[in-house]
Amino acid sequence: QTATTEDDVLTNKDAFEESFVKHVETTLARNMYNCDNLAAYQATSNTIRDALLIDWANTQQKQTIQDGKRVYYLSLEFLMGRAMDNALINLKSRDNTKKSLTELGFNLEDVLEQEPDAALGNGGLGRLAACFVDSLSSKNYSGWGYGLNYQYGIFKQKIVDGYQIETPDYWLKYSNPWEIMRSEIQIPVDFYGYVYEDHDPNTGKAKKIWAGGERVLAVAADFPIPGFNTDNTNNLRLWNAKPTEEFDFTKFNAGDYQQSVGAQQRAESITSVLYPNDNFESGKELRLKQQYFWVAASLHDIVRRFKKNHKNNWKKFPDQIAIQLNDTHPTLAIVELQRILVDLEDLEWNEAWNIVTKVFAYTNHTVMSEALEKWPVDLLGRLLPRHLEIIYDINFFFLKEVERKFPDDRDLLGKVSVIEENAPKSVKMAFLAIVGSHKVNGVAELHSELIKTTIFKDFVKVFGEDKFTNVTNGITPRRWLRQANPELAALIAEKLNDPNYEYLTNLGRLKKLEEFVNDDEFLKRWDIVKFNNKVRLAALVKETTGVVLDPTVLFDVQVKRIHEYKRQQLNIFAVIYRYLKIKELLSQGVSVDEIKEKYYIPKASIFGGKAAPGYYMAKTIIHLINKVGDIVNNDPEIGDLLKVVFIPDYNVSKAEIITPGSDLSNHISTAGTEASGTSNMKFALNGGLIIGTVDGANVEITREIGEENIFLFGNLAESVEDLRHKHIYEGVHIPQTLAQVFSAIESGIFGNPDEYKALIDGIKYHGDYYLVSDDFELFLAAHVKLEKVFGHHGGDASDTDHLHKWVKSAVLSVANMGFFSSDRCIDEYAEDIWNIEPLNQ
Ligand code: DL6
Repeated sequence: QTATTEDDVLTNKDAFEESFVKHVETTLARNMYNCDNLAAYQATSNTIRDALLIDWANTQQKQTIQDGKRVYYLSLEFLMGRAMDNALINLKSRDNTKKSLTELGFNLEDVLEQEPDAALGNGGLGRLAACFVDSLSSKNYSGWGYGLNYQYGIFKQKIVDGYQIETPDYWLKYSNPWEIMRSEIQIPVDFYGYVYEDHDPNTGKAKKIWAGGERVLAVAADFPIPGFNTDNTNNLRLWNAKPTEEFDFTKFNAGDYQQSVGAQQRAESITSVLYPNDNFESGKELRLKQQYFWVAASLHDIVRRFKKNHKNNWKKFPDQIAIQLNDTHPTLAIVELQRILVDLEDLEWNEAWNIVTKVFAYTNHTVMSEALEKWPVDLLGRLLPRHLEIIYDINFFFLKEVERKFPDDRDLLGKVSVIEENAPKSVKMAFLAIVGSHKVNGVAELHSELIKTTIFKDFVKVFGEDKFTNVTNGITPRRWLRQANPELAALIAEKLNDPNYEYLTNLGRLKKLEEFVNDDEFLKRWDIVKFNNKVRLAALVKETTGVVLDPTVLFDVQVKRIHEYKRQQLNIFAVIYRYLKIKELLSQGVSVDEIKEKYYIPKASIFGGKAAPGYYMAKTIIHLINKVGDIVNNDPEIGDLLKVVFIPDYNVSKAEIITPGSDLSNHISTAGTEASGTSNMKFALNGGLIIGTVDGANVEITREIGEENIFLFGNLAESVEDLRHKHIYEGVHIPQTLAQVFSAIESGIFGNPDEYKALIDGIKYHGDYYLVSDDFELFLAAHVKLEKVFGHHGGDASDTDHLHKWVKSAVLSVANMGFFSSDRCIDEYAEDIWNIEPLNQ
């Protein structure tokens, strides 16, 4: 049998093998005798890509012919992780590929391991964008992502002597088989220069001309995004910055060799590196350059595509196009579209503005002031002089309207102005995004309420409640269940009688699992799957830290970016407290068995996450966790009662192993600070229970799965302000338990106490902004409660108590997690914000 169509490679072994060999010999210029796992990965991905490109081309054609409304998701981050396994699952080609590779002498798992993570994001915001493009394809929408093709993704983290060390992530070391370079799609983007006024020779009308100073080319690289159970394959277009002229010959000939390549280097630096900050704004010129480069290229591409079908029929533009701004990073797109319409297409200001505000919608992901973008007027005006003028005009017309509506409220103008008059005078990007959008959404109910009552409350007054809405985040079950947890996904498919895994695009069907919660045989099978996943996680821990974990103990996990508001410090302080108590009991002659029976069940505390390179406090927390691990893990008295590990370089691929292997995960931010969180959803969907504060999406998870299946603790968002106030005016009360922890740290058992001084002083003497002192004992109490439910399990599947309490809760959680599919989010955006319909297939 020979390959007839490209699609055959997905389902036919011979076709796959034929294509594989062809790619080894022609694409890679090797032969089958020196084909290692890396070459096998490249040949496999090229083979699968060929099939994907057929669907991709058909989809583009279908979208053009149907000519419906399209959505564009603008995100500076797409934290995609690996592409191949996901493509195999979505294309239903995993079995065929596995069998074919085995015949060729390879193991699919080893081959998959060769792929570097596409780590073009920091954390939640970027991973959300990756889930959204998966759902856009899977739900048959016409929706593209636009971002930047960073040469270096988020840095790689090493732990050396307990400290975080950053090394560059050059993920494109071997060419990226999933990327289709579109060298023919080149869009010039200008920076700097000056603005002058001219007159239209035909109409005599005054016209602003921006004479750009520096020109850079945006060159497209496309990544096909396959949907699950559908041929719909959307596009993720990431831009590369290239010089307009590679090389300055005059300078070269004059002997100035270094300068002769200067322009090239300056241009390419725009898409070199991802800024490694999560929930923090750095305000660097290069960052602003990245933002404008990306939105200018994307908008010109969008406008060009629109004009192909609709010429200058601008009235149709909002009927054909919706653009979602993922946070404020792409806010300049609003200004750029206004510039295109007014300066280049000669529309009247109001007509243009009316179009602009119908097209854009803005998602806010944080209420924390340090993450809200502001750009100094000086910098913006120098880099983008015409855009600054337009921003001033937008603000002027907006404030005029506010004044007309609220003539007696003079303070209001200052409160809602897009320009902050303080030194340095700056542009508030969130305000500009609100003014230029027709909808603003938060990412979980609590967060969406909070933005209306805090940072954006004056805009609610101006625009009314209806402009502000909520779309609670979600995750794609294709990656976060089927791919990360194949055994659980298969067990569920069996119980739902769904051999084609259709529940993965109808996640509400999980509800049927409730029928089996009293079936001990089922609960045992479920528990065995969890155990197997814990074994897999223990292997990762051993490989990356050298520490051996007993997979029968409670795996208590906190993996996410390291940030004071996420409170890894609260967790590690509680671990220290546990260690001190165990030592005390041992010194009183209490046996290890008795401790396990009566006081503390054996557990492993597993941490992971990156700290922004300049974030001292976060790095201190990492250091403390590692030092506690060194002491506890090497204490011969402790044995399996307690282990503490920090998995280095947490990323999407590691999350796919860690998430299914957790019994318990921590989502313990200070109430009101975590906008949503999405890892909470991933853990719950994988049969892990949650310990969490009443924050972000924990609130809705509780509502869906039932409060008896989650361990909530801590002060509520409405008390936070009062507590902070009290800390400042009455001092911070450190409970006895926490004081013991601080004394232990200060005694030097975890190394030089000076290293932790800022961390402890921040709580004791500087107002404890994140309320660690207020929530510490509540956290300990929640642990006592949950450990009773877990029981002294010891990996004994006949421990029916564990089955009937813990495992049953886990099943009930999974059964009720359907709401958190990113498919549901995309449907909500489509209906309430974008006004788009799925394509006819
Ligand atoms: O909405 C996605 C994600 C939320 O789940 C997290 O709670 C939130 O912290 C995160 N925000 C960011 C940075 N925001 N800014 N700027 O990643 O968004």
